[in-house]
Amino acid sequence: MMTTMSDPQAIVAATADAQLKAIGEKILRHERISFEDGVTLFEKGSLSWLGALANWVREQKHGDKTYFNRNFHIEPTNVCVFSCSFCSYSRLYANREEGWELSVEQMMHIVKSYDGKPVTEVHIVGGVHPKMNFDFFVELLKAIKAHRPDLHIKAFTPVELDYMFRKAKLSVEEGMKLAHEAGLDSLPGGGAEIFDPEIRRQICEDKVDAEGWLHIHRAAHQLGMHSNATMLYGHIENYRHRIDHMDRLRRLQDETGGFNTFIPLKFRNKDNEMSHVPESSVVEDMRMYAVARLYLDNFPHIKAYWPMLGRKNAQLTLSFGVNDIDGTIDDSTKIYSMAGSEEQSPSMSTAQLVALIKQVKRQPVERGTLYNEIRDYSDVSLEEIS
Ligand code: V47
Ligand code: SF4
Repeated sequence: MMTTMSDPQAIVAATADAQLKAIGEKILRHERISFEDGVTLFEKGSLSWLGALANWVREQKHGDKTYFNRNFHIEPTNVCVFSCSFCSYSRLYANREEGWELSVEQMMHIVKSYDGKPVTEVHIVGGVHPKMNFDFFVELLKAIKAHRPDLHIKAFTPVELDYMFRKAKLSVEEGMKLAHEAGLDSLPGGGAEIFDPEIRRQICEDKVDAEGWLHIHRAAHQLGMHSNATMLYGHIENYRHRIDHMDRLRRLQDETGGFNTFIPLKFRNKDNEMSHVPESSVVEDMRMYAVARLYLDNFPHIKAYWPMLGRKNAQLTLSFGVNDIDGTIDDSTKIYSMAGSEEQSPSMSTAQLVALIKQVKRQPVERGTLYNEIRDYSDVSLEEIS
């Protein structure tokens, strides 16, 4: 049973604003909305109007299906040569006593600890350590594949890849090909932040820029790999910056079709150089998810990453355009708890995830990284879930 009003015209008509009505009509006709339309949605759309429309789009694409994934994270190091001002996680190379760095052997120990467990993906992202070079990561990829060939490896942001390719004197295309051959299956969405150069200069001046980020994802897509995209929102950017960011992604997606999912990441302000910047409200978060669903017409999925947003708010996004709720099952990621997320130990069992989705009358479906459906949990009782 779908939860939207059956008459989409009634959703659009629920605003008195002529501009919004015209945008809503376009969306109902499956017509693409413009850059200015996107800005207008942010500036004028009420939470209820945006939410109802985004929910209609979500249900057109996926019905009530809400995907989750069984995965685990490995963070090779929190030492980082960069100094993004929103980051609560990295420790500069000079302060080594506060950092960790894992060897290939230690990371394989983590991989092996999941032997016999029904995980389908490993997500590997960390800081940019000057000594962890391309060959080190090729060795890691090969070791994981040799041990467990069916485990999908989603790893490394363009920030890490750009650095390791440059140090190895490889072009992006050469580097991506070698990494893919060594076992890299897809790319996660991190490192995108906000593409606008002026905002980037203020929050993450020294790492790969928008063109570099998009170049690396394009190269992955050209090899037939898929990837995700993120946007760090709710800090010093404005609505035009957010639309500009999504517009660049929409254009690359038109070109390659390689993106699976878009993940808005709410800025968290604990223990970083931007702690004076207040965090966005829950209303603003839900508006962000809804506008993302409406603007990114060529992205199949919108994901709420619950370790960052908190599980209750992630549950709420399922009524605002989101159809994927990730699914880390283990306390293996530190980046969000260190930045102030209420999720201090981000582990959720499959039964808890399924219950969270069912509570809002959606249909829980376990997926693989590429959205192949593994199991529909609609008729599975919580007691039966392992
Ligand atoms: O790029 C860092 C973000 C990202 C903060 O593709 C912060 O499935 C908020 O991209 N407040 C890395 N965000 C994580 C990431 C990701 C996570 C889960 C799934 C996937 C996927 C991708 O974390 C960074 C940055 O934007 N981040 N610090 C902070 N204080
Ligand atoms: Fe390094 Fe990533 Fe933190 Fe930036 S966000 S300082 S690149 S770990």
